[in-house]
Amino acid sequence: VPEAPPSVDVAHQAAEALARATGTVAHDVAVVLGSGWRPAADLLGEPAVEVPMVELPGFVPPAVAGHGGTIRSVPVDEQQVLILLGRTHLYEGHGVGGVAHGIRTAAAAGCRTVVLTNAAGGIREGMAVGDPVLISDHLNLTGVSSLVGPRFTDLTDLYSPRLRALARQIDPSLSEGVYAGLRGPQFETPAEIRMLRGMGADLVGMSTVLEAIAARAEGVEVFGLSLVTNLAAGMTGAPLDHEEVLAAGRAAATRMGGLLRELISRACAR
Ligand code: 6GU
Repeated sequence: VPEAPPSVDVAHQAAEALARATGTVAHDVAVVLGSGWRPAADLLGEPAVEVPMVELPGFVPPAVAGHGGTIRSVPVDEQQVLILLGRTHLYEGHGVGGVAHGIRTAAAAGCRTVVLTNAAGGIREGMAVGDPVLISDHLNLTGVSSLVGPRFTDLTDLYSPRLRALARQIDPSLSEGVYAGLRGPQFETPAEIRMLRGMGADLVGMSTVLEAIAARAEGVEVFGLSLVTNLAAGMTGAPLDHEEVLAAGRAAATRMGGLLRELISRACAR
């Protein structure tokens, strides 16, 4: 039986419960961690408390191994950071409300910036497993929208040029790319990857785009960072494997954690 999608009201209840559980009423930045990103989270600092998402109103249990399902509250320099270890994907069947709930909760908890990380397939020639890529823009190919409230929201510069410039100042070797967000849960066929490349996609995955739209609707600044965990179908001849995705995350964790920490501590002036 499909559950009723969590509403913006429920996000406020979740933020209140989170404030009680963490003892912190106001948070500044939220970081959503994708598959395999958990090791990078530990480099942001030891959490005083870690709250299971299922204890908060509106959150649903995660479906996939490697998607943790807890929320940490960690100070990083002057910023109080909410780390969401785990996210709800559209393919889990809880609707766009389920996908957007973590973002709406973070906004209700005071966050004005959200960092969306993910594990992505590399589509552009020259990309390699383990490459971090700044998301410069997206193709929402899920067929649905996470907007509530006013329609026709502008998505120009959805992925903050200010934060992208800051990230490239920290690590000048970072490249940028367009992320295609699909519903999944199957990986794409080689023909679909050729189509996506022709449409201007550099990266492909099953998350991020609906969260970014929900964040924009809340007036929250968005930063997106993909970790290329595998090359997309048809590029290497090898079949795709979820374990490969997790292993690439573990291997890149130190670099990613350092970048996130530096970005968060320098992102405050706005
Ligand atoms: Cl190749 N496709 C999709 N849809 N998601 C992914 C991926 C590929 N690699 C990691 N996540």
